[in-house]
Amino acid sequence: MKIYFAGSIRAGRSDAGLYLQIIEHLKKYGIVLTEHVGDKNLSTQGEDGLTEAYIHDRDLKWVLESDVLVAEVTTPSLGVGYEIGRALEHKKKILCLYRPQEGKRLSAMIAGSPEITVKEYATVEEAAKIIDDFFK
Ligand code: 6IA
Repeated sequence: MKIYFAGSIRAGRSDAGLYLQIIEHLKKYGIVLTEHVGDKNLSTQGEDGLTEAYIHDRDLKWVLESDVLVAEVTTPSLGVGYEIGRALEHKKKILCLYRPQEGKRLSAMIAGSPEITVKEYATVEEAAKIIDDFFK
């Protein structure tokens, strides 16, 4: 099983530690192609020396190769939204994890899509349980 994990990079790295914990849990179910998304040393400036086109083409290839896309969507990210759209276009199974925030709401284009499973959570333990149920 190949899993594409999507999480904010340029849109903000405040949840990077959480991404890492989710990625560690996802590894129970297969290969996570995008472990770098949970790398706390990856800043919003990201991976040095890679061109934008290289990153786009590599990541899109991984999206197409993957069986499942799991996205943490609490920090709204253009890149994550794009990856979700491309994965959906290719009929991938998609799970979005969202932590409800005071005064904010998840985009209707994600929350309202019948092909996307959106689950709300508060703790890493809850996220792990949601992932377990999704992969069952
Ligand atoms: O718009 P964002 O940067 O927040 O988009 C984040 C999403 O796009 C993640 O799920 C990644 O899969 C993908 N992505 C965006 N930038 C990169 C990147 N490095 N390396 C890998 N995946 C990326 C470079 C980023 C840059 C800051 C130099």
